[in-house]
Amino acid sequence: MANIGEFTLHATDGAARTGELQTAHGVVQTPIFMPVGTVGSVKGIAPDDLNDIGAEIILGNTYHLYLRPGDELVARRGGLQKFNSWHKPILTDSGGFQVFSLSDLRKIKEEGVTFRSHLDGSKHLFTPEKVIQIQRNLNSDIMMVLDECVGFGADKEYTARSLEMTTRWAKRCREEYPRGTGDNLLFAITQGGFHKDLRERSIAQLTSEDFDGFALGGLSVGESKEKMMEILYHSAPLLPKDKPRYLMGVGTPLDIINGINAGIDMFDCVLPTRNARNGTLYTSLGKISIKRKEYAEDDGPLDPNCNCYTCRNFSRAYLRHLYHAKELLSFRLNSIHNLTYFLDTVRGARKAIREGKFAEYKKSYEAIYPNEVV
Ligand code: PRF
Ligand code: ZN
Repeated sequence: MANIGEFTLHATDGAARTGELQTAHGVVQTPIFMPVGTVGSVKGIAPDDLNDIGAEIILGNTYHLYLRPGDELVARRGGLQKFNSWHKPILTDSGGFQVFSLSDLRKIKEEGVTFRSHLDGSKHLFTPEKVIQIQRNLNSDIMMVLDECVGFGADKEYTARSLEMTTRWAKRCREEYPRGTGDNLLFAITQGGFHKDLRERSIAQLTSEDFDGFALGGLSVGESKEKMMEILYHSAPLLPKDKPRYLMGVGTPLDIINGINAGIDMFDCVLPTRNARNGTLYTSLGKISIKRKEYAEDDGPLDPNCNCYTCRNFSRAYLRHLYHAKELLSFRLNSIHNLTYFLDTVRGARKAIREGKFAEYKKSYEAIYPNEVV
C-alpha cells in the first residue's frame, strides 16, 4: 500500500491527468467528483447508495458539524466515519467559505473570523488553529486550511491584502498540525480573485510551503463563465504537478470537463444533489426538468445510457409522479441518478485520458451543453 498522502499519476493527455491519492480510509481515483455531505450525510441517500454508485470520497463541512452536533461529540464517537457509517475517505472544508456565505455579522481580523451561527445566533471565533482542531476531532482524511474567499465584487487592493492573510493563515494551520502528527492530510487554498498576477502571487506563496495538495478557491462566486475559465486555465498549470489539485465548489458537468482539461484532479458541488431535489436531472441527452407534462406518460427510463438503480427500475412517468406527490423517494431516486451522472463523467474522463482521447471526450460534453461553451 502506498503511504498516506502519496499521489501517483497513471496517465496524462495534454494537461489532463489521471491518478490516485492514498488516504487513511483508502484510495481515491482521480479525477474525482466528491458528493457534498454538509452535515455528515449526503442529502436524501444512505452510505449503501453511495457505495452502489461508486462514490469514493464525500465532503463534510467544518462550519456545520462544529455548530451541530459539535466536533467533540463526533470525536467521542470515534470520528465522522464511525459516526455516519461511511467508511471511505472524507474531505472537510475549513469553514472559511461557509462563514462568509451563511453566517451573520462576521468580522475578519488577523486572528481569525468571528461570526454568529445561522442556527441560533450564538457568537463564535474560527482561527486557523481552531479549524484544524475541529477537523482533527472529525478525523477528516483531507483537512482544508482556513481561507478568505473574497466575493466577485472585491477590489484589487482588498483582494491583495486578503490573499496575504490567507497565506499567513495557511502557515498557521500547518504549524498547528506539523507533518507527521497524524494521518490527516492538509490542503492549502489559493485565492487572488480575478487578477492573474494576484493568483500567481498566492500560488507562489503557498506552494513554497509543505502541503499535501492545493486548491483553487474563490471561483464560481458569481463571475461569468469566461472569467472563471480565464483564471482556471491560467492558474491550474502553476500548481505543482506532483500534488493533487482541487477546484472548490465547481461545478456543472462542462465546468468539470474544463477543470480536468486544465489539469484539475478533484471537484465538489451541491448541483447534482440540490438539483435532484428540485427535479432538474442530468442525462446523456442534456438536462431535463422531470416535473414537465411531457413526461406524464413517458414509460422510458430517465436516461437510456445510464445504468444506475433509478434508470434500471423506474420510468420518467413514475419519477414525475413522485416529484409532484412530494414523495421522499423522489429525492433519493433523483439524487442517485444525478450523482451517478457526475461520477460517470469523471470515470469516463479517466478512461479517455488513459486512451489519449480526452479532447474527443470534451467535445462530446460540449455537444450536450452547447449553451455553456465559452
Ligand atoms: N474556499 C473554501 N471553500 C470553498 C470555496 C473557497 O474559496 C469555494 C469557492 N467556489 C467553494 N468552497 N474554503
Ligand atoms: Zn441513472
